[in-house]
Amino acid sequence: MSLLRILVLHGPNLNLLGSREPGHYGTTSLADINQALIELGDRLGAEIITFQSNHEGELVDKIQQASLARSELGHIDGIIMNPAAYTHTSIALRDAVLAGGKPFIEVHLSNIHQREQFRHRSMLADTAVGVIAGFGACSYELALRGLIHHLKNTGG
Ligand code: CA2
Repeated sequence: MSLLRILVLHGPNLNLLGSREPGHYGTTSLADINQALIELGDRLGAEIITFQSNHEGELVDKIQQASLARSELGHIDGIIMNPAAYTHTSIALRDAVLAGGKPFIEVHLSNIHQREQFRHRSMLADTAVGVIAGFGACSYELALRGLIHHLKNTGG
């Protein structure tokens, strides 16, 4: 099988990881999370493309590009996304993943079900192949393993 290409999207405020709120989000920086994913991807046969934005529309643009045969992203097999606060509000992101049709995994650092009631609802979870929450930075690595397993077992 040729190298898989996986887009990893990080939503608003995740650029602050490692610098504040370590109780909820740990001490690992976003750059460290991305680097660990790139290295794991190398070992598992996947190229990892990462992108963080504080803007909902920019995340929608990336999801749309991922589904186009010709875009600056090139071919993408699947998406891992931590939509951050947009998880709980964004019909725009939901519509984008549904329209794009690429398999995606929703990821959270914290266990959103142990937190405030408003974090229990996800606008995206029922459209995902799976959801991983509560393992800190390791949530992303579990998501990558899960998505690669899914892509290899379904042919994408
Ligand atoms: O647990 C997660 O991964 C969340 O997606 C993180 C979001 C939160 O709104 C979701 O309910 C659960 C918040 C991301 C904010 O990240 C920060 C990182 C460091 C310092 C401050 C915020």
